[in-house]
Amino acid sequence: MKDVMNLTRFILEEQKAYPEAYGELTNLLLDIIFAAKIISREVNKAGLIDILGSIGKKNIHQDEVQKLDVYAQEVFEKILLHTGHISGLASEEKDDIIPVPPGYHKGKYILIFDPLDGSSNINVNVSVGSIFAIYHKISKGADADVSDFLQKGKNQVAAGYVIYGSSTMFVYTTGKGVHSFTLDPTIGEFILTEKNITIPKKSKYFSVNEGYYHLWDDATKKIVSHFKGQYSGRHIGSLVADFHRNLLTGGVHLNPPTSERPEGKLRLLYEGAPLALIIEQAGGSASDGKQNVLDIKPTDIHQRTPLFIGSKNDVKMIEETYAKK
Ligand code: AHM
Ligand code: MG
Repeated sequence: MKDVMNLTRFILEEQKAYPEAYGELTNLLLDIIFAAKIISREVNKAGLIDILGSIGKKNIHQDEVQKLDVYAQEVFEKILLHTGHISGLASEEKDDIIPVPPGYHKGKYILIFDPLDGSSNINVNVSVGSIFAIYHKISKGADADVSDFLQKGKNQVAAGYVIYGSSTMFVYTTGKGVHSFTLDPTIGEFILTEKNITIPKKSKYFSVNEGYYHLWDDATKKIVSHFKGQYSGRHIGSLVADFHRNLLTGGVHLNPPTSERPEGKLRLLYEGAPLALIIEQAGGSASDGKQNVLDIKPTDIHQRTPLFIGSKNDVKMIEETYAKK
């Protein structure tokens, strides 16, 4: 029988490289894995039970809140707030930081996440995902405050995503390579799929929502025309799925600024920064058009950013074109 490496064992073996570690990060990652399994179970049942559709309200970003957004948010909160590994949470779905309730231990990490990214696609059975970033708590006192969340992406201790697709996969980094695992639903375990993933040097795809063409500046139009001549186009409109495809097959994903949204659409802290850490660990890069996403100092938990992410050469060409503007 060939060796079976499940995610729990893999994380425990990674921890061995840090003999001084108490296992708090390991346990936090295990909490996230538990949340991912529960969300995956529910996403797979969508269509069979009354969990599809919007709740009839908009969130702080003016997006329609889906029932599954609320469910995924609750799962993260219920699990993460009670295990003692974090001192606070922040999420796309909540305006403010979510504190650890009184009576529960507060840990040395903070977690910021997007519980269900791409949820506008869920009603038509398109892949969605969860994205997370973990930082050390840097403020004084037991409870996290906003300064803990406003750290540069390069300070991330770990980052990852779960893709709920034709199978459910968990992809993460603790700054020592990017590893992917596939959920075997028959045993409820994530099994190692690929260790030390690297993005292919030569891109195959570019992905961008061309519906915004009329709102782009000339530099953006030039960049997209350049890619059109070279690569095949693939765009899902679900960030985790677009990112995952490009990571494995080689490519670049563009979410450029528009005249209506010069600040970009995607959120820096729970979309841009965690995926930027992953792509950098996989040999690629991520930029807002001017600088490395991991170097941006956030001023707001929900701040937006343009995002260009994927193969290094493509991101470099994008930055050079914007610099000449
Ligand atoms: P969400 O977090 O509310 O789902 O929004 C983020 C999603 C990304 O998954 C996707 O890349 C992007 O929005 C698509 O936006 P648009 O349809 O405007 O191109
Ligand atoms: Mg999102």
